Amino acid sequence: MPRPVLLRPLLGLLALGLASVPAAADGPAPIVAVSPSGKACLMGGIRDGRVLDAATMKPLLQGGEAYRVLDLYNGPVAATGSRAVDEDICTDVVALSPDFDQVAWVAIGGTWPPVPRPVMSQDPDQPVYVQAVLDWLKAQGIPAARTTLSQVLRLDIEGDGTDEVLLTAEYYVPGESVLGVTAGDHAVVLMRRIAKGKIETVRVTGTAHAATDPDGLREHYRVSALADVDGDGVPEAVIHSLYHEGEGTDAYRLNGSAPEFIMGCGCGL
Ligand SMILES: [Ca+2]
Ligand SMILES: [Ca+2]
Repeated sequence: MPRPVLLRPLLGLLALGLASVPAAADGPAPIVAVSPSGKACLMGGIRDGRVLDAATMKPLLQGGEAYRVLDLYNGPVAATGSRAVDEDICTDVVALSPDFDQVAWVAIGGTWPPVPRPVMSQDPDQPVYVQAVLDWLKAQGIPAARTTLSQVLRLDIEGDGTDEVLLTAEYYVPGESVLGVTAGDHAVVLMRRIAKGKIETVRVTGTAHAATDPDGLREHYRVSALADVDGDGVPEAVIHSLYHEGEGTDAYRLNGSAPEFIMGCGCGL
């Protein structure tokens, strides 16, 4: 899989230097998502280890907040952010300097290490993982005959010595419309892990369609970062989603009994 490498953020890195990222002004650490459209939106904030939603965080932004910007392969790159404003169909838009476009990034305020664990990107064509997705779909009563994996990401989420694996999988019966799904169509991010001595597969996010629906939305997902969003030393999954006339980014904790949404933002109709 090609690795996204951007010149502009790297130039920004050179310009700003990474030796020491200044702490955000006293107050909660904001978290911002940068989407492929180039828009960045406020996901929320972290205060004393607790999550603040975007509505709570928004009035606390002064402008000039320091961020560490990264994706799965690049960064952290130092950046500075503006206050959040509403623009047209996009709410809570933050301007970052330097700006980031073309791929999905996450911008993390605060001063904690943003990537506490190494992440390995593996061959997405491995039959064991394709079968794992098909088995998971079957267990949901979804009659999928095929799937295509775009990401196989291995890391030890909570640091217990056993790796977990995130799988991004999708299949839609080919069609010309962005609307309309056929039974078996799906776009999901799943996690494989060992729990109580057994391998299990759980859904992080996404939709799998048990029935044909002419109005069903075709969504697309991509894990854009595995980074410590809330500062507890454990990485979360930051997942970008794209659908008809909209997109979003959500962060999920992965170390609980089930993946848990903690914050997100989006732009669309
Ligand atoms: Ca683990
Ligand atoms: Ca964390």
